[in-house]
Amino acid sequence: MKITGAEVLVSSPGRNFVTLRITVEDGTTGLGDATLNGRELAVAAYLSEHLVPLLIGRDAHAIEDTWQYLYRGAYWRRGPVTMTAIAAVDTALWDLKAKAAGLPLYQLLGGRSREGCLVYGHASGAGLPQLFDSITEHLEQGYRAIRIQTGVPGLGAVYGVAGGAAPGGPGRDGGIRYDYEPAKRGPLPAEEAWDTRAYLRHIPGVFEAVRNEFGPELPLLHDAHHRLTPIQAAKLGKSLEPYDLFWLEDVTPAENQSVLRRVREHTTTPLAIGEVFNTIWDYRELFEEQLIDYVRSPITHAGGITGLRRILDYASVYQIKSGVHGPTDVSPVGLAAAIHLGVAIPNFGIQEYMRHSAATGEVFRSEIRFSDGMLVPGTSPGLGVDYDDVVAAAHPYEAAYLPVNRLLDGSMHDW
Ligand code: GCO
Ligand code: MG
Repeated sequence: MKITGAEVLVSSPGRNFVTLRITVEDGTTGLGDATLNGRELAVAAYLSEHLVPLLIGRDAHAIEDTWQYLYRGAYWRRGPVTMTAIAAVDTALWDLKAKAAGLPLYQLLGGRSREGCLVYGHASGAGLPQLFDSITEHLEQGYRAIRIQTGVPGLGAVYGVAGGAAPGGPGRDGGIRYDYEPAKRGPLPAEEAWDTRAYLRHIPGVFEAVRNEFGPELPLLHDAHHRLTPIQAAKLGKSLEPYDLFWLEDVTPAENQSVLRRVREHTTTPLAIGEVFNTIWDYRELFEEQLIDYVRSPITHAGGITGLRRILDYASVYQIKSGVHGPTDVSPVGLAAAIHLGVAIPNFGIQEYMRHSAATGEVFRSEIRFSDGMLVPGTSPGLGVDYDDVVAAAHPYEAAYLPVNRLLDGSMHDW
């Protein structure tokens, strides 16, 4: 099964996506997601300038060897651009292998361990009334686990809160809400303001109110988006213990893995980390010291199915589960790959699911279905996603950036 072609497809149906399509000698194609939010064209160039020429003529079945060839062969290892490019190649090769076998991809990953992947959606609101409406709407749509983000008194736009009717605010297609998009089109990133003490004072009261209104059963999650120091993170985890979170995410910028020890010593709130990690090495200390409970890496940024499966196998040794990243910047191809892997692995935890816009769904026609709070893979061979070039051509790339964050004195902070 020789690779005869590989195309890098950049389109922007509602937001920017980079997709790799590999073709083999009988004309069959496989897809991989190569989207790196706000840095899309760097991955597109890495693929088209450096990886596509290496792929032509290779055996598409040799997935592990190709992974090692691209990873070790670069000499310059790791990093989001490299690992996203490798992920796209890897995912496209798995799609091709499953098509060649005539099986849905999960069958090649060990077969089904569960019917579907339990997902969590994003409820948010500037204040409690809007937050309660958003939670109610999610429950009506069938979500069985919900992430909660709110505005902070005294601050303007903050991470994770949908902005009403503003551009990038929640949209509706035929009555179905799709989620807000943090990356905004334009030549420069938006600027947001941040005050950690105000946030820490506010959040426990939000969870108390949500538990009082919606009861003790509903799994609730929260994302601190890398903004806290270890001691602030420990304080937040401790103050949220009465509200029994499913997880507290990205409390610190976890490049410094050992700081999680401090957090762990102080709180029993479960911790999730890793959406900005890209290799198994980024998790070593966290796993071996059992400093976290859930792995957040997406297939797209962690070296594909081969890379993420290896990370999750390693995690399973320590009773650590998957909590795979699934915002709108993971394309329907990356999401489908996560669902095929998620139904197969033994240590599935939960899957994030931010709905894509209708425009995205017209370019990427995916068989993945949302049902009973779960995402369920289809039965056709491969990933079950098709890319429509004609529709994509109507949505050319437009520069878009994630916001940046400043403390009230103007210093740059983590967004
Ligand atoms: C999440 C993430 C996202 C990121 C986004 C950046 O938990 O879903 O934090 O919202 O901010 O993926 O591109
Ligand atoms: Mg996150």
